[in-house]
Amino acid sequence: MPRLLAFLALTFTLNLPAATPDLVQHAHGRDGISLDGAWARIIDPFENGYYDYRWRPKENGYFIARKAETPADLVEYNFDTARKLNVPGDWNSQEPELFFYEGTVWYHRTFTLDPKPGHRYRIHFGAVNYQAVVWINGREAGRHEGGFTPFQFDITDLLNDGENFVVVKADNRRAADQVPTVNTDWWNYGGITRPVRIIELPERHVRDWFLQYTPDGRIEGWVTASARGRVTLSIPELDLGQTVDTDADGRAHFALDARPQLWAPDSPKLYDIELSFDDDTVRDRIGFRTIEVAGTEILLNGEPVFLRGVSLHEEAPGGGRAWSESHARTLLGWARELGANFVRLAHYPHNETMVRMADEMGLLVWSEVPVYWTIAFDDPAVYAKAERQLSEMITRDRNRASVILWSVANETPARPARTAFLSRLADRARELDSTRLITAALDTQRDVGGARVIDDPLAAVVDVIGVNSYCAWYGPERPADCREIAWRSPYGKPMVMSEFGGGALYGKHGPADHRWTEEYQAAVYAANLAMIAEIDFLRGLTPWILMDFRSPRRHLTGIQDFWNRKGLLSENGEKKAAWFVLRDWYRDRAGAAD
Ligand code: GCB
Repeated sequence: MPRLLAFLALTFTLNLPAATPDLVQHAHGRDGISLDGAWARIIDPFENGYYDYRWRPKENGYFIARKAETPADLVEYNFDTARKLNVPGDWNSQEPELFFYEGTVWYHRTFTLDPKPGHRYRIHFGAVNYQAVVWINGREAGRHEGGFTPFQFDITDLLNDGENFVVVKADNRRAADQVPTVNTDWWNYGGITRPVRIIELPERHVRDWFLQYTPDGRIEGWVTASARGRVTLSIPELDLGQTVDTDADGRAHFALDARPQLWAPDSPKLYDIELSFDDDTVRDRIGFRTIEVAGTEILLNGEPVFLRGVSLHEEAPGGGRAWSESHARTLLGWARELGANFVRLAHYPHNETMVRMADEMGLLVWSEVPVYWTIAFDDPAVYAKAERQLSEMITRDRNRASVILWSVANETPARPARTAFLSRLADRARELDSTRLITAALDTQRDVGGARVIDDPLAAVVDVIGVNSYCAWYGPERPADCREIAWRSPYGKPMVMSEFGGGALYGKHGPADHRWTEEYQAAVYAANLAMIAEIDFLRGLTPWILMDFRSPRRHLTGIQDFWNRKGLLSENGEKKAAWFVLRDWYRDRAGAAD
């Protein structure tokens, strides 16, 4: 039996942040029904299902899923006879004619549900890229913008007894005022790319929680419930528990003295936790660890750690968005095989399964929002979109021990508007989660008297400086030149070399100074590794990238064919020569400060 203590803790380092997204935590750990499977789809590039010929929104758009009742009726669409798409799954890799498609696709499916009195029902989407409008039984449930984060709508009042239908309008058109903006180096996979679920909650339920281990040896956190009442936390394996009273807004804090076995890459210990509030009981598995910076060191559980990492996109072997447990196991398994203890999940929040799998497998995680390159930093509406995605990412993943770094941006131009935007975003990240480190990948360096100096006002804002630098690939240098470059930083902070690398077509061999050969890529790796080994404030690296990935910017016929070839693995998981260079380097590093 857990020891149940009811007391008011006096000091809290974890404050409950204001205005968090409307998300019930751990949707996949709740009662409910899955809506994964085949959905009917209508491709609608002109948005005929939404607008009339005067471009006014239709009252009876495709969301009412009308059916012709007599042969005389004119209805120019029919979900019953439409082709199907698998959900979850991007549309681009499911039908050849959708490969390059950017626009609206309507999704439709039916489901059976008998709502129980005194319960709430929420529809949960892991992600829809990029805009989603959701209707239940012809009535709008809500809309969401942002392609990589979860959202939920309360649909209790829209449900029928028995037969129901849901329609989703998914639109992945790019626009200058989006996050990311029109220009990216990855495929704009559209559609319902992650699982969909209807969750069932008792009227009085637990909504959200945040539990962390603090450097002074306590498990601290907070819980929110739907109302005033009493919440009990228990961690049976530690024989620990606490009962707290929530306030009128349903909020309460926890603080327990605890000596758990700490989570670390070589001992990824997770504990079952349970939270109950009246008739609602929810369970999660949480690891406890600390992460801090001390000077130029990164401390995991109080000890210096060196981050042997690799960057990856959320792309499945062979192409297409990754979403499943088996995708996560394959991708993270390769990272492990490489000798990594760290992954950079670039350039947007990956699916929840990836992060939970990283918890299980013992991989530290850098998680990022798609504030990429030149988004519209001067536009307050764009800031709001970025902040929303950041909040949704942190809300979903803040109980994952694997996540140590929230990244607010990648390769953004060092202009005042951008620095103000990203400083504000970093402040918000700290307000939402004061326990993790903030980073950003910077490409702003300058050469001063033979040294390469990190020079960016954002470096003063972050806790860990990410540096992207493509010595011997994009720059004028040859591999031998990289070894001569000495890095300097005026900031006195840890640095992670968040990108370096070069492209090679798997199986293409030739002289080491010929582009696209495995030999050239291996030489780029050897030279960059020699260079970065000399950086005394370097605390990790995430070379670009684990596996070749789809990119609309890569046109070289016979070599690229719409693949970015900087993978250590081909898109089918075949190992290139550079893989072994990095694997051997990691073998040598393992054990050194880790
Ligand atoms: C970068 C970007 C990354 C690209 C990569 C490349 O600097 O951060 O998104 O894919 O370079 O391959 O050029």
